[in-house]
Formats: sequence, structure tokens, C-alpha cells
Amino acid sequence: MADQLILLGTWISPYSTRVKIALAEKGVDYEFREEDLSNKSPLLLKTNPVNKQIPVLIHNGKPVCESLIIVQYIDQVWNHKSPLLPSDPHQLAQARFWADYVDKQLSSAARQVMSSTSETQETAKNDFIGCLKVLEGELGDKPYFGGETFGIVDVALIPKYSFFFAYEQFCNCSIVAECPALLTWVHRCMEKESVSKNLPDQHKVYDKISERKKKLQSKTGKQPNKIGVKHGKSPRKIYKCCLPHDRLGGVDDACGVGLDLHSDRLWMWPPPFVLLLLRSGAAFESPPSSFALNPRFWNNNDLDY
Ligand SMILES: N[C@@H](CCC(=O)N[C@@H](CS)C(=O)NCC(=O)O)C(=O)O
Repeated sequence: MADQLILLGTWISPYSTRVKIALAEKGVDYEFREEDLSNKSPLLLKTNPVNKQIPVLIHNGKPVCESLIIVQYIDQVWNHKSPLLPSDPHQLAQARFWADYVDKQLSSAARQVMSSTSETQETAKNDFIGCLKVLEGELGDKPYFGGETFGIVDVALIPKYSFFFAYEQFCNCSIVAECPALLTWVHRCMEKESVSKNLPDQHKVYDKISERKKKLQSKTGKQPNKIGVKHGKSPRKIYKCCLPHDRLGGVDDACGVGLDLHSDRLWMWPPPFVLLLLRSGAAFESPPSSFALNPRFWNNNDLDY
């Protein structure tokens, strides 16, 4: 009996794009189901109950979560062609290191670019370009990150290309001028059908992000207690945040609140603002003795890349 494969994702998500590319490399057919992250499907909640995030690959009814883990799973199951992971243990460790660098360092720098203001733009740009240059250095003269063939680090990084135009607009920079060798690598990857057919259009991505930014800015003007009501709970205490406005990093008018929702958890809004607070070591006016940030209270699909 043929394998049944369902991919839960969104068209814009670079994490979903990784999975699409890996499946295309293997020549495997699948059904793509577009998720609405503001109203997640019962199937998504059932198959990724811990993170409740896309992508999820459901193979003959069995779910696999986390994009890089899915790519590795695909490589193991469909091992007849286009190996994505090196067999040599040291090369494998290196590949995992660089894929992780893309996930952590580059994604974090890219988020800063997306939320930067005129004051923070220069730092955000330098950090972001700095990460791209590190990757460019790792690429060196090789055609692909792993060497002669397209592999997991290429799969991890190339979906970010769809966001290059948006990054350039938000940080007022030219990626091709800063990292020409990386752009040569991009064009080499784009010659592969598995990549060119699956990467979302840069302008469509830019429009969508601009729309989200506008929505986010209007959301941040809301009163904190309305947020509690929205989630069917009323806050017991509201902690005001003492982060200076010039360190809010682009989230103008952010309310910057923490809500104690009759549990030991502090609930904050909006998610990108929370990330900025955490990174900046923000102080709170009346800090709770201990608190946990529970990301599951958030609808954090804004600026999530
Ligand atoms: N580390 C995860 C990240 C996936 C991720 O951030 N997915 C976002 C969309 S791009 C999502 O599902 N956001 C909704 C949420 O977190 O509630 C992976 O690599 O799969």
C-alpha cells in the first residue's frame, strides 16, 4: 500500500518550506494542508500537542514535528536518493551545528531586523549581516554547505531567501552587496527544481509581513484587561514594565504588561514585545517572586521567523 503523507504548514513559513524541499529532493508525493495559525486545526493540535506549531509531517498516521527533525526523518525513510545528511560522524556533527546556527543565531538576528526602529536599525542590521557573513565564511569555496552536494544546511537556510527582500527593506541594506558569495550560492540552489518550485515569492512575503506589522501595531494599543477577557480570564494583578521606550525595538505603543491569571504564570502581550523584554533584561515595577512565561497562552504567529 502506498505511503500516506500529509504536511501541515503555511505557505509563508520557512520551516514548512524546508520540509517541502526535502520531500521534493526525494521525489515523494504528499498532501499539503495550509493551516490558519490564528485558528489551528484539531489535526494540528492533536499531532503536535506540545508545541502546537507547524510544520508537522504525518506519515501513515504517525506525526513528526520540528522542521529539522522532519528533514532528518525524511532522509532516513527515503534513503534511496539525494542524501541530505553526511554519513561521516564528524561531518554529520558539523552539519547539525550549522543547521542549528541558522535556527538560533540567524533567526534571532532576523527577528530583530523585522522589529527594529530607526534607532535600533543599525545594530539589528549589523548583527544580521554579521550572521550572514559567518555563514558565507563557512560556505567558503564549496558549492553547497556540505560540499559537492545539496544537504541539510542548504535545506535549513535557503527558505530564508524568500525573506531577503523584506529584510533589505526593514534594515535598509543590500544583502548582495554585503554577501555576494552567499548570493551565488542562493542562485545555485535556485537552479534546483526542489527549491525554485517551493520558495514563496519575495514580494508576496514582504506584503504579508508588512500587513502583520501594521496589525501588530494596532493590537499593541489595546488595554491589558481586554486581553485577559479575551482569554476568558481576568487578571489578578497587572505588572507594568519599566523598560525605557527607546529599547522597545520597533514595537511603538506596546502596552508592556504582565498579567497574573490566577496561576503562578505571568502572561504577557504581545509576544514579540515579550521577546524583546527578555533579551533586554527588563525590570518590572512589582516583580512577582517567581513566574513562568507560558508561550501556549500566546497566539504567537506574528513575526515568528
Ligand atoms: N522550531 C520549529 C519552529 C516552527 C515555527 O516557529 N512555526 C511557527 C510558524 S513559522 C508556528 O507554528 N507558529 C504558531 C505558534 O507558535 O503558535 C521548527 O523548526 O519546526
